[in-house]
Amino acid sequence: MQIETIFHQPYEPYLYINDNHSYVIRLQSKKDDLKKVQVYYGDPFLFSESGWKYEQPIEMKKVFSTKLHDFWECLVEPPNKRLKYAFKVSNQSNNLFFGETGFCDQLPLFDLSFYFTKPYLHLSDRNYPPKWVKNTVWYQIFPDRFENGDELNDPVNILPWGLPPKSSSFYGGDLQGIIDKLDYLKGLGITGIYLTPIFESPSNHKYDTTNYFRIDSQFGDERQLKKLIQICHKRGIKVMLDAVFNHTSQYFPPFQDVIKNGINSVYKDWFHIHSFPVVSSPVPNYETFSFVSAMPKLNTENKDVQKYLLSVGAYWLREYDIDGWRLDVANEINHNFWREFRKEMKTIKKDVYLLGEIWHFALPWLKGDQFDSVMNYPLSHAILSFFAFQNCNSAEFINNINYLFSQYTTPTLFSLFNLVGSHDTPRILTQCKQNERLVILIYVFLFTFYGTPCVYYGDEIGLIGGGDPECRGCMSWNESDQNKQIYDVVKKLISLRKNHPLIANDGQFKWHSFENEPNLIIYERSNEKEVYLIILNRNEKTSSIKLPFQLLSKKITNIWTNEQFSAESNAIFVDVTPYSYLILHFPI
Ligand code: ARE
Ligand code: CA
Repeated sequence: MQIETIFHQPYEPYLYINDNHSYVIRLQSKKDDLKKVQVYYGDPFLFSESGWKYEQPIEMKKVFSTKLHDFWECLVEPPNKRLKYAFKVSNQSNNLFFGETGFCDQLPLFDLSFYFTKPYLHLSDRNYPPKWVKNTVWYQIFPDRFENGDELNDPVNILPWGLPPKSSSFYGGDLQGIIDKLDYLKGLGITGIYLTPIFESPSNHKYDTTNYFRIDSQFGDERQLKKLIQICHKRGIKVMLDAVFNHTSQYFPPFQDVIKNGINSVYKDWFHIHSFPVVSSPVPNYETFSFVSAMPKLNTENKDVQKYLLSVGAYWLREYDIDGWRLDVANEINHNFWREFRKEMKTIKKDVYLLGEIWHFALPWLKGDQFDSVMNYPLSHAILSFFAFQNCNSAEFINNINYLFSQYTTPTLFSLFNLVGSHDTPRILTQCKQNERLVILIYVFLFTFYGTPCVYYGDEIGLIGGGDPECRGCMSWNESDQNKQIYDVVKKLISLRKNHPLIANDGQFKWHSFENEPNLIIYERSNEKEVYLIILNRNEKTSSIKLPFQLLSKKITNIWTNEQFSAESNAIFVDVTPYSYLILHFPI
């Protein structure tokens, strides 16, 4: 037994609150090293003459594995919400107990300092995203490029709609355009809109804010935003705005004041200025987003800055009833600011959604005191690598997804913002080298996985484009230019996800591996009564697969085509043709 590889801590993701009475406990061990793991647990204060009175031990289940590790889980109900526990880990020949202070042969029954401790279960300590989030399907809009609904507000020198975008191009898209296209969005079936920034700013992307309290006149005005939100709410669509708090525009008045008044400016501590006077070239003497001198970094540890940004967050929430904030460059802002931000926002609107833009694993922000969710770029990397770039086989893909599982608690996975492209990445069809069948497989995976999927505007109709700025082309409203195949699949998946909650967040997720099938993935979404079996083939070869269930005389429905058949034997084979996908449903 390689005890140095056995790992647990009484914190997320190794221990997390399940409900008012129970925790999920997770243990990590070297792959294939342990045969059995049990949890010995009890109330920390319950003793008899023979020592600590613990409960009947619980056997843990191996729930998933990565290349290197096995992960074991079980549910534990502490008798009085208080918990001390240790693990009994076994291989063929050895049994050991594992607790906070290490390993031992016998459970100590008088000195309990050996055990892991979870002093008391407080439900309010868990990350509890708003209920509506886990059923939401998002649609991301880059407003300048979606639809021009009002030519009177167009900036000067806009380009004709549809010409390839450059970093400095403007096209005249606006809020009225989004209002005009709500029927289209409703028809697609999405239930949440995420708008990249709409506040006053000189650029087309508006990540360099000059006034946080004004809608940029290029996009319309406050009345139009109100109208957009009201109509969306009537139609069951949530609206999330983008807040850029890490940095401002160089033209943000407080920064201009520092340029003008130097060390005497009342705003001198609002930024990270290294010396005076402020210069932006050849190298800025202040901190910036990345190395962009036009985006000075705000000092979010400064109390006045905090107060100011909290008032921005509160204003749009209170006055406009927005449903969420997507928080730009969230990982470069101090945790304590986000803690304040969360408290303030949730006080104003209890079920507001807070989404951090973080590209890496982000559990420290998802413990219930900061964000409800983050943009799940690690998922998108795994998906692209398997389906689009095909530089990993199915075993490696499974490993990558299981690694993602290991980084988060399961309930956290339900609200992660899952995307396969954004205004910062090449478009999905371009990533797939224009193979629309791969794009379709990717969407089938995204919509039958945990989390909340997001469609980046235009991806559903097959827009193409490389990295920023090419991925920000104008939406194409001319039906003859739209890819009908992708659109129909996305629309159908959105409706399947609504009508079959087990394929969304309600079903358990389980892989079925097939040796020698590096191009296929097969997984189930299920509960105790029914199974959805999903089979995806990323390749040009047809494979014949024996379904991994005893199915004799069971009714099987292909929920994509609605075809039904009864299994006449226990061994059912299906042909998985090139680039095909199957979603089969049957009772257990
Ligand atoms: C502009 C030009 C670009 C040029 C760049 C550099 O358009 O062509 O390369 O300047 O000079 C906004 C605009 C961009 C603009 C940028 C700077 O939308 O068009 O680029 O401002 O003016 C990292 C951050 C992440 C960030 C991405 C872009 O961690 O927060 O980089 N994303 C947000 C927004 C962006 C926005 C900004 C931040 C700034 O979503 O749209 O840009 O407000 C890895 C790393 C990630 C890294 C990611 C992408 O995977 O792990 O940390 O994200 O790559 O680089
Ligand atoms: Ca316009």
